[in-house]
Amino acid sequence: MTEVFNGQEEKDVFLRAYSSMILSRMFDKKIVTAQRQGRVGFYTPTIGQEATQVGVSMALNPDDLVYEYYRDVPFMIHRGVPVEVLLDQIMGNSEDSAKGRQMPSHYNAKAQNFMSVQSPVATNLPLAVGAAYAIKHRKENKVVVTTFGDGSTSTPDFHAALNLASVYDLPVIFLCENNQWAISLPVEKQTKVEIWKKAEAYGAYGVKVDGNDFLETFKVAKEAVDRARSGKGPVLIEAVSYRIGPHSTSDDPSKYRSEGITEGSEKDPIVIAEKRLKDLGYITDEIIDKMKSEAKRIVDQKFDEREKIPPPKPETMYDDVYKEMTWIIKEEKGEAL
Ligand SMILES: Cc1ncc(C[n+]2csc(CCOP(=O)(O)OP(=O)(O)O)c2C)c(N)n1
Ligand SMILES: [Mg+2]
Repeated sequence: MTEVFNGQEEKDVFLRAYSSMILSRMFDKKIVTAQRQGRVGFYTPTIGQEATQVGVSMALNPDDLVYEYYRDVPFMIHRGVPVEVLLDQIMGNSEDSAKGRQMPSHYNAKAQNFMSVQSPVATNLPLAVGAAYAIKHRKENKVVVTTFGDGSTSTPDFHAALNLASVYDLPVIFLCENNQWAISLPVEKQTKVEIWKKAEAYGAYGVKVDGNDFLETFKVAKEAVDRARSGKGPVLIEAVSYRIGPHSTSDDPSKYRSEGITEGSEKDPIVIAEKRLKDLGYITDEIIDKMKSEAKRIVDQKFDEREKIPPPKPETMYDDVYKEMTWIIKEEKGEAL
């Protein structure tokens, strides 16, 4: 990595990446438990995809744009989205920027350039291409990253977006987070061809990476981002990981699969990161334990704090439909209250 960083800088960057992965993992555990306790309605766990997302995030500039999907908590945490923002969205409380109107796990974070998550899969891809078109037109030095799962590559939007981005040589990184499952459908039943190879059909550059390893992912993402930023067109990255948890808190994967990668096993992205950092001499078991308990403390404390925030007032549902409230809405609001 010396070609990218040196000395202390590299150590700091790598430890920050690890710290984001740990915080995301603790966050995940907390929300899944809270959902089981009836304190949260729904959640899409990210366990197993931390290295993919943090590795790509490390390669970006703060003003690059991200059109993310519903499973990108580690990405958001690493780019500096406060845990409070994620909790407010999941809880749908009155501090939530979408005023509790979105389904949980449908985040946005304007300050860190994360757009709003949409439920229909891959609909974020054409939007990312549109944004990249504007960036190119304005001659800005930004790239756009859009994320999606393996299953999402079977949608028309995936193909239309990749084609258009390539035709115009747009600065887009298509990050396919191949966690090997689309709810209950395994990737080998989803497609006969490896996902990264689909780039070639559109004249884009495709690359596959071990998405369980944050350093490998970072290396590949850095090259991809440099390439896109220099005007050479879009890159499709297939980052292969494993969805360790259920699709969502409404799903029971034991009904359709036997265990693949399990938490704490040698392919768990956090275990791999710890090994990598220990080999580099950047971390010890003692530091790991301290970082984990600190991350847990932060998540527990913030959760309790945000849980006390009241839900949005019902009358706020009439706001934001139009810039100026129309007479019909005013009348309806008056009758309802
Ligand atoms: C266009 C569309 N079709 C179907 C669905 C229902 N659905 C929600 S998530 C999902 C699976 C997506 O799998 P994948 O793209 O691999 O992402 P993952 O959830 O594994 O991260 C499906 C089919 C949807 N939301 N949108
Ligand atoms: Mg998937």
